Amino acid sequence: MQAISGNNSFDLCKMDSSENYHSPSETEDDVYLNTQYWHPKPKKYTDIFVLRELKKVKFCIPSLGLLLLLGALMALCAVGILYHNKVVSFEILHEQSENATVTLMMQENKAKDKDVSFEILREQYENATATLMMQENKAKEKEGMYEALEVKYQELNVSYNKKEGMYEALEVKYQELNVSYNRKEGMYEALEAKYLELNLSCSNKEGMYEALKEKYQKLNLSCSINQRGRCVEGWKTLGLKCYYFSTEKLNWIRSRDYCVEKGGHLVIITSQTEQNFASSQIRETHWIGLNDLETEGKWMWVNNQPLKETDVKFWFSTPEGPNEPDNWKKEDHSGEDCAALGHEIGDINKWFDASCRKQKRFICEK
Ligand SMILES: [Ca+2]
Ligand SMILES: [Ca+2]
Repeated sequence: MQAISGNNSFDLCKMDSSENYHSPSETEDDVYLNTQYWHPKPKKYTDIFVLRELKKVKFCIPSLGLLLLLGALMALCAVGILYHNKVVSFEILHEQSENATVTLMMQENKAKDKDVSFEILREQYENATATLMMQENKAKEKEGMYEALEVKYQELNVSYNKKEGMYEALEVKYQELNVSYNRKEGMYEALEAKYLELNLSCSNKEGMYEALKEKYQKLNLSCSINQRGRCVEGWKTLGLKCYYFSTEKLNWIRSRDYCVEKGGHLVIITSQTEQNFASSQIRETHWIGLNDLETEGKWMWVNNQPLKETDVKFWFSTPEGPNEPDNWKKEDHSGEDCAALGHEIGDINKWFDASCRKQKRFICEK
């Protein structure tokens, strides 16, 4: 091997040796074959040869260094170019990365915007759903009300038809009544005419009655004179009647009962003569048989005859008032419902209404 490597270095420097140089087309075997036939040359010749080889080596070393330097430079250039390409690629990649990041951020922002839009849409959808449900509930309520109203309408319609029937029946009755009324109106007019005739006749009769009454009183007076002494003791006579003037004082009710017990009643004054007679016999107020106990203002005699019927009355009155009966309530809150001839401090010729609870003398008649 050493021989071969020695031969190699030898061969490399044999480029300018025309003597031992073998062409590049020669193989190792050829070289080996050549070396098999190699025989050391004489020493002199060898030194020269070494010197020559040394010269060649001196020449080869710088060449090799230069070649190595060139190779290194080329390698550096290649590395520089590669580095430059890498840097450029890196910048492009960096730029692309930045662009991608920007795009990604834009996409992200868009996605966020879309999320916000989605949330707004979802909220709007929920609101719309709630509104729709409310509307639906309201529609259901309205539907219920409508059905109830429809039922009421049907009922009213039935009621209206019934009422219409009743109205028609009433209208028929009204027509009948109208006819009856017209007939009755004719009868009423005929009766009114008859009433006027009777009223006229009655007025005539009344005149006759007054004349007869006057004649009767005259005859009564005459009779009373003739029958003097007819009444029992303690009673005074006027015409055919007897009168008792009490000395004791009672309230109106007890006075009335007292007279009944004596077989008479409280005096009923129906003429001026009777009034004059009664007032002429007394010096103070006396109960008479007149009262409005049952109905205020409706004066009745004790025989249940209304005062209006006799139409003979002698109530106290003055032009400036107050007039009797006045139903005065200052002494008795129930008012004044019994009549007396004369007043405690007033005219004994006139009638006054007084509280029935008062104690007074009284006049009986029988
Ligand atoms: Ca009264
Ligand atoms: Ca009075």
